[in-house]
Amino acid sequence: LNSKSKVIACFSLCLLISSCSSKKTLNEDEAQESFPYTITDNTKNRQLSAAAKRSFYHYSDIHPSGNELYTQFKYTPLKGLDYHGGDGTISRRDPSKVIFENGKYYVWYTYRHTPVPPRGADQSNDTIPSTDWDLSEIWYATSEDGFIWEEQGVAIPRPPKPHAGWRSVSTADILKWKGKYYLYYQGFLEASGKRGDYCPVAASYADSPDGPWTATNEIIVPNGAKGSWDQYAIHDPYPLVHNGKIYLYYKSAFNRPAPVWVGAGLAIADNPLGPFEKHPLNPVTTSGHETTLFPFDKGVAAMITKDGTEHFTIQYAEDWVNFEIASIVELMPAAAGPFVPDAFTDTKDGRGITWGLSHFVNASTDPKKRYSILARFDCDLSKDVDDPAM
Ligand code: AAL
Repeated sequence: LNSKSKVIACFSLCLLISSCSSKKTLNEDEAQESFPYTITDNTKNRQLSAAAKRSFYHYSDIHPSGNELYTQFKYTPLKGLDYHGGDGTISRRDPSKVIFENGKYYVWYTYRHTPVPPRGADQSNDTIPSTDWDLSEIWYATSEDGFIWEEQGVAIPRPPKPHAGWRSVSTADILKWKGKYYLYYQGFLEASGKRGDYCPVAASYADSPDGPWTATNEIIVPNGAKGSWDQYAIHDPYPLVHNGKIYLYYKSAFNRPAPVWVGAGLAIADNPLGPFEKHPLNPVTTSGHETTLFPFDKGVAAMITKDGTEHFTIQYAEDWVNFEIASIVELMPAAAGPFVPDAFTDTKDGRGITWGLSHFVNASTDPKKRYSILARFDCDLSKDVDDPAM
């Protein structure tokens, strides 16, 4: 048993005995009937406010200590990455999930090194970036312990015009499939912010995580048709393997450039380079920002970060499509790229995660100083993860 399990084991056992349905969502009558504490006749017969009613439906799910998908997060600075004195000319952000290969951890991320920090779309040109992820490349770093990282350099440079990504490549994530490696990333064809944060997803593949990477120079996950929820942007591609297929989750922003309404979509393929078929129920989540998911039990869990009505929750979908709120958390990692040992094993018994990398965006009110750093987060969303460093 890990330490959290020990602390809560007794409580969990009681909870298990008193309620064998920790994931069940109750209807109003069932909730009233099964609420195990003091519903006296008086309370039972009185009218309830909307909030009070709601509190019964998920009473066994949202109490932190009885829930494996509840955690707190701890953050640690990384060693080994240089930020040029924090002048905003170097930025690292949007880390991929972390994988363990060749005896070390690997991570890919958006790397911007420009003569000046971002200046907004109006002032951007061939060398001045519009946003923190404009005029960027995908770089990678390796580590033996997850704390000290050695930057290895560029993995995916910007391709020549007119290929997707000529303006910027950013926000990559990794897939290992049948002995080969695939990086999926945002391929910008215009400076972000010109009309919105518009881009499709491109991909490259390699025989080794150290590359060399071959760009397909094709759009792998295209934007949706005009009028569809994901017509403008496919962001944050995040592949996992499930049922012998590639399950690629992504974020889109429904009504950019107006107030942003975000959600995650799912696109499924038999082959890493597609074709990817978008799920008919998309969007499968209606909140969150970047995508962070991991196999858990039979299903998949998702960290739902800063945007939307269900932000700062961890959600669970046993069928990998229909997500329910499992827990409410705080101080969540932004753009988290967790170490997911079973991301590609097609597991039916997902183990969860205990750490990863995330980013922090410089909160300076001076946009000219805008840049981001990578940091490590630790958490306990696991069922005894097989982590080589522990
Ligand atoms: C991030 C991600 C995507 C967006 C931008 C860079 O947090 O959601 O990558 O395009 O912001």
